[in-house]
Amino acid sequence: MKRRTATVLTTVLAVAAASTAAFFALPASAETAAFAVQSSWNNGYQAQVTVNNNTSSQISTWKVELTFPAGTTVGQSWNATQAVSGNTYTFTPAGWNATIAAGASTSFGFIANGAGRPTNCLVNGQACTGTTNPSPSPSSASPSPSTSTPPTTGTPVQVNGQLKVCGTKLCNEYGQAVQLKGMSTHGIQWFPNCYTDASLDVLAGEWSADLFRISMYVQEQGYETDPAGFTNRVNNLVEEATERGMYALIDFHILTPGDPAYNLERAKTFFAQVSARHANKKNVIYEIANEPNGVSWAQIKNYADQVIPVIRANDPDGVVIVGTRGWSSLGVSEGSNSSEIVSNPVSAANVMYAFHYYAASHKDNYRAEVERAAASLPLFVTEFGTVTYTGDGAVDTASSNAWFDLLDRLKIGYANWTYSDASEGSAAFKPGTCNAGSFAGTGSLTESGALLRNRIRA
Ligand code: IDC
Repeated sequence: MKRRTATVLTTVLAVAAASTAAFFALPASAETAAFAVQSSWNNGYQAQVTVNNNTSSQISTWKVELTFPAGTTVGQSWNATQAVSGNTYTFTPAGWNATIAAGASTSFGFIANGAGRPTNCLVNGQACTGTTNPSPSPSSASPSPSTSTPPTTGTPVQVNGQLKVCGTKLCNEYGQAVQLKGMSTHGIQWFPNCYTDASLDVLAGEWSADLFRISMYVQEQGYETDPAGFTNRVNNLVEEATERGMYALIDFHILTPGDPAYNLERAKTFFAQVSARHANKKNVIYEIANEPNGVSWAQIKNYADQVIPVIRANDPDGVVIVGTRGWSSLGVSEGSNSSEIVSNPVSAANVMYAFHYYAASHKDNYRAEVERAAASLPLFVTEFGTVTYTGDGAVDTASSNAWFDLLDRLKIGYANWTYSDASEGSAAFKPGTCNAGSFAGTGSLTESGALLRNRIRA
């Protein structure tokens, strides 16, 4: 098949510069590479390149060469090894992603300093142009146009499929923004009898929850005491969520100490195992650090930049949520704000940032920061309470409703602390419910549980 001429390439690149994404389409009989800008800022952008093997046999390695206009350089890259000569950057496999099966693809990402888009692209020495239609863009700059429509009935996972970050929103497989609503476990080391077939049937069936967050504490008699046992428990709970068509949010619940680096090796081991186990599922979301505290954003980012590639090596399309400074307050609880993240985002695509609040403690100034941050960052409220940050006290209905209204308006998903019968105001069930197995209906609910059940079912 005849390749397109340089003139066509120039045209494609001109379009690329004007829009947020571009394709280098290739003949069906070759390797192809697609370049897409995922987010951009004043004088730089983050891009992803997808290498497709459109041949009918496996390829054992790949090489992508991108030439940039003067003034634009490549900073960090991930999922690839980078070399530079003049204005041309050569990307080769990171090690684990060299082989691409027939019809399969892999991708890598980088940060460009400067606004210039590539002016030339080669994949395995051949021009990245071609005559076939490109596959859908990996761009997250906007929801990708849907070629099919979602089913109108079914479980949350049947309706929405594989999720993907699209700009500042979370989108379903069809490119539509979705807001997932659900509940978080308490520490699974303490409340095993709250997560049974019966309780999860109620959560999925009666409550119509989209999401089940599995909080695996690392300290406090958690993962560190029995890594294999806790990994197994998390895996089983993911399977239970999957059977019921809910999204499963795997929470690596670090809290004290607040520096995620303390648990870096544990995180790598744990996430390597769970991402390998669940790689082929569409419903798994990874939350890599519950609540960093007492550490800078740079330290959190450094942790994320080491853990995310471990997940991506097994599950390249899984959404990852990164905790933020000051107990996942976007920095606010430690006197900072989201600007530190906007100017120095983690080095990976398909990532969201966690925000946590407790309605009786965190009010207007926190809501204002969430509203501001949501304009530039994909946010997910992976944990919140209707009470104070101690997890106890009375429900603050007014503040809770102000939060729900904001999150609904911004389409930010959430998981409530907790789907348990702990003796504290944040628990959804009265003490004794889990032992009795009386999850159905409203008779066992606390005030917080009743509020959440209504919100989630709506
Ligand atoms: C709380 C539990 C409480 C437990 C304590 C210590 O509700 O029973 O004794 O942890 O482990 C968070 C944390 C979450 C806290 C929760 C309420 O992510 O682990 O749970 N909270 O204090 N951040 C803000 C509040």
